[in-house]
Amino acid sequence: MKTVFSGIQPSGDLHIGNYIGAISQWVKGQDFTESIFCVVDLHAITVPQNPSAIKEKVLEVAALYLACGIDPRKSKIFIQSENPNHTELAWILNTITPFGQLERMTQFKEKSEKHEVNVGLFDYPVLMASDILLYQTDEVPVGEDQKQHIELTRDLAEKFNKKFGQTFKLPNSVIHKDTARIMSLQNPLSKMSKSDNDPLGTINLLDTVEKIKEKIKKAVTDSNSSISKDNGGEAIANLLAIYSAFKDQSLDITYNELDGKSYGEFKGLLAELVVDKLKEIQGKYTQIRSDEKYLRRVLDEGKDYSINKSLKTLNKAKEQLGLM
Ligand code: ATP
Ligand code: LTN
Repeated sequence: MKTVFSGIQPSGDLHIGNYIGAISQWVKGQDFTESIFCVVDLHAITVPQNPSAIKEKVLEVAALYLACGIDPRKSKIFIQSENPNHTELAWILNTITPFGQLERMTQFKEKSEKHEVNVGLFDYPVLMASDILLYQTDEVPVGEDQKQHIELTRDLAEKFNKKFGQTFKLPNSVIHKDTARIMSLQNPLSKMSKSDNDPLGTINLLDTVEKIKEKIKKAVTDSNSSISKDNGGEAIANLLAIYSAFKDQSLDITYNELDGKSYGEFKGLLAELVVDKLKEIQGKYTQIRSDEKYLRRVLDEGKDYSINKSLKTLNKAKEQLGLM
């Protein structure tokens, strides 16, 4: 059985880009893989976080994983900072990571324009490599923006294996082209993101019905007035990608279904679809989040499982290095 590992930072409100690009892919795979999903809080603190808010965010993200369909009988969910093996392997991997390769990471370059640069932000991809390699992971389902980090992970695994002997499995990213990069509803050239300053650009999983409707109504389109496969711009293509993802159908089928419909009518259909799905997720979320004992039990099970499994790889890596 293949091992799947992925994670999301509790660094803000989860949005439909996170759902479409990552969580919904995880849900689809959990029936036939060993699936492990992490709330990567140590990654989140590489940019300033409010200590009193992050605890709540971590539980919110874990509860959202469950509400979106991650089933704790099939998958493991745990909090990164509750398993110290991640930071220990990251230190070891640091010693074989070329400085220049980290300087070339796009996410680092983008984030260092917005935040004061700290060493943790620079080292972020090495901790991510450690997350993945500790579980002998086969597949990492993520959005397009994480591809470069997974390539680095493979490079580090290959380098370590060559230098010290076979230790890590080389992981593959799993990125679906139609859903890997959902764009802002206000700017189709910019990725929908937790840290976007324009609140109208991002639909959050916990947004109210009114907000969802307003954001879709105000989403930018183009100078055409109806849907056509041949002449729609990026903004309408993005809305159609969201529609396809929520309907779980291909873009081709969506174009056939909606060909000739006015943008106004399409936006109404899209709003209905997104509202229905998010209402379902929010209902489950409220139930799960109000039962903290249950949530803690799921996270404790995930913690024990992750510590046990990752320790095998960490010990192997230390042995190869000649460490005690
Ligand atoms: P931040 O703005 O804090 O960097 P983010 O919104 O980019 O956050 P991450 O926590 O970095 O979200 O991403 C979690 C997962 O969601 C990753 O697999 C990432 O590739 C995916 N993802 C994030 N944004 C999108 C998007 N707009 N479209 C598709 N997938 C996305
Ligand atoms: N960097 C990722 C989050 C992340 C991750 C991982 C994703 C941290 N560790 C391991 C997949 C596998 C991001 O989405 N920003």
